[in-house]
Amino acid sequence: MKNVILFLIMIFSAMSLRAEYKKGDLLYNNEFDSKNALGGIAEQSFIPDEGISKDGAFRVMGYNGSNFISFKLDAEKMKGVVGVEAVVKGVDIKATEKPYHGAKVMMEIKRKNGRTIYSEPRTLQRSGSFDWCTVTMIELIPDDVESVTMMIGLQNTTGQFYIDSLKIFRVIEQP
Ligand SMILES: [Ca+2]
Repeated sequence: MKNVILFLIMIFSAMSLRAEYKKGDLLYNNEFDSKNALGGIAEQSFIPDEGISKDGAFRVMGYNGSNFISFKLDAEKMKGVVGVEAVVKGVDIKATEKPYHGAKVMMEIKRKNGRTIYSEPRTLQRSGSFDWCTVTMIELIPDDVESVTMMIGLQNTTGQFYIDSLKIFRVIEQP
């Protein structure tokens, strides 16, 4: 656990100017360990015995179009700076023409002023095959947030993309 926190502090430090951050309260935690993990959404994506600890994972199959598992988070609860940690795996994801297509763990933040922010982990590999790995991002959820939607899947490509767990933490700036 200590190593994970140190690792996160390093990542967050690198990503963010000079400030250091640490994990605060856990705001969202999903281990994708049953077909009902998203309350009935994407039940057919559940694969038992998958994931790092074989507790189950959700799988998205690419069909050249866009195929996402998408679900809303509690926007009120997310307000402020949050850190997202996703454990993912890719299998035979075809390289795409556009650099921003391919595997996605995306947070879509809609604001009351009509604007939309898309946040994605910088270290997520978009294509190819890669073993279970943790990708992280931090994002400021503005006060005028209207909705926060997680979109996990494949855009304009083929292959398989798995998610084993998704955690969202409050992020606290170190004085
Ligand atoms: Ca899991």
